[in-house]
Amino acid sequence: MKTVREALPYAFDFDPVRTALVVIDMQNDFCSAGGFGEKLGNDITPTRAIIPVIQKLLQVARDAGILIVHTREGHLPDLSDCPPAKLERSKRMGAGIGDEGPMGRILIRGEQGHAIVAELAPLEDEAIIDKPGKGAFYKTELEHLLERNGIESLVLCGVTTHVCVHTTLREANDRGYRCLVLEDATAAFDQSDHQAAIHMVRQQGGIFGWTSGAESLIAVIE
Ligand code: TIU
Repeated sequence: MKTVREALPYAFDFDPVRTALVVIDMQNDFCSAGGFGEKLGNDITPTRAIIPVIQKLLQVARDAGILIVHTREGHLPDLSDCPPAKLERSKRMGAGIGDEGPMGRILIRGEQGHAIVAELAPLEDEAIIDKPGKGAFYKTELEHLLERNGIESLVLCGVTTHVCVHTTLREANDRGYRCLVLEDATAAFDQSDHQAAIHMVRQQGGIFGWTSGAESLIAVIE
């Protein structure tokens, strides 16, 4: 067992063999110029800023043999897996899912915008979960993958803290996983959304789990 002593609201104990690092939606659509996030009117500086932190986490997790799972939000080219309500809202914001953009069709599987940023490219043997929703469990094989690997704890990083990270956190929490959210390896376009989301994880004695800085975790697994 390892312990992240600085975690909040109290120390986080985890067994690296039973822990997965889940890297959520670090895609061009959320982290690169011309992507979905920017087209929705957001500043992508915060989502780009965490790329080097996640690079370091990936390197350390790979060296330690920790299971790594990457996720991508996106839809089939015919949009058959995109709820009409989601499509309608994106169109209202001027960034319609499936519309042509500078990096291909917005949020469509196989397009450049949908790809994970080059700096965080998954290795060939690493799992990639393609999800149509904000949560990584909904209509995906994630639960199966985690069960098959005997996973009990999840370390969550990626974007955006209050949307896809939180939805995944909440889904994981209800399934009994112990979750650590890394404060400086998650980001939202607005700092206030990020801070509120981080606060919500650890309020009420850790209602959804734990938070810590990435270095506190790295120090115990390196
Ligand atoms: N990955 C993810 O968080 N999807 C979003 O749409 N996030 C926004 O903040 N819009």
